[in-house]
Amino acid sequence: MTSGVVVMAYGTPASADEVEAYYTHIRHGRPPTAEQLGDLRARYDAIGGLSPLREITRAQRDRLASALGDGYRVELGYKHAPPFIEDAVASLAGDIVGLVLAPHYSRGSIGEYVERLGHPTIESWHDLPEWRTFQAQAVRTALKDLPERTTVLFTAHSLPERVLADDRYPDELEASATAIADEAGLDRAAWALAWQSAGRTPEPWRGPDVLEAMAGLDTEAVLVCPQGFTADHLEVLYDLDIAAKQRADELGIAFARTAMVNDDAKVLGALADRVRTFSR
Ligand code: FEC
Repeated sequence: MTSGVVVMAYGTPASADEVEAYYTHIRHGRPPTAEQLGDLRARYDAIGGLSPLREITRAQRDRLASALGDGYRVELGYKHAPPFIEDAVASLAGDIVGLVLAPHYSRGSIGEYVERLGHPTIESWHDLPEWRTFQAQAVRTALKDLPERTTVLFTAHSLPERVLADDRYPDELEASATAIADEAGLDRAAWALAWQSAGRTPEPWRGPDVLEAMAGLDTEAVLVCPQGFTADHLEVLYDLDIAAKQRADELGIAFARTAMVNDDAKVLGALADRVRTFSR
């Protein structure tokens, strides 16, 4: 019998016309103001019009499907854009398991995917050795072109403090950053954790934000490793490659960012093995 796998990701607008509906969905049905919408459109324009996230998640899905082989049907389901998680579930029959293309669990992030899927889901996978090795190699590769005195900042999407009370997200982020730093051979003084992409809402979000963290460092360069994400998308291409790079220029320090996993065959192959074990 065929097992169904729903590969879940954040989602991105398929065209410029869909940006407003997408933003409204992220805001739980409250339409953004003209200013908020204009600001988001400007960020997409700055990275070339739209985000490459749609193509990348398709490529990630294809890698997983070919690694899983016969016996599995693998469908994409997005949190905030069609095809939604619920559409993917409706297209599958029989047993279904879920996988989110983000490595760390938070009730306010993966927990929402799990609840909407309504089927057993791998809650986090940052302990996957192939993922850790990919990140450590990405750090080492990027450091080759940077000065001796470089600080590595491991970042993930911020969440509101309210959501993080009694949540394992910060611990998982610290555990994986420690493991990557150890494998990359970094001194403890050469790296730190930071947060990024906090939402534009009035409540307090977990910090320090990467832009603030950079300003407080006594260093010649910053290398950001966005360990909380798997793909090149808006939060990486704008918040890091444009906004954080600009902050580094203002501070007079060098800046670089590690390569993303995207559809890396080794990492996606190892994730497929985890799906296979989980679905047994
Ligand atoms: O490339 C793209 O087009 C999409 C990039 C994208 C990713 C992503 C990942 C995460 N988010 C997480 C949490 C929140 C919370 C809010 C929120 C808001 C936005 C907005 C945009 C956006 N997010 Fe996102 N996120 C991406 C894009 N995110 C655009 C709306 C404008 C803004 O605030 O910048 C606040 C919602 C609210 O108003 O209540 C919370 C988390 C992740 C990482 C895990 C995952 O990938 O699911 C957590 C990619």
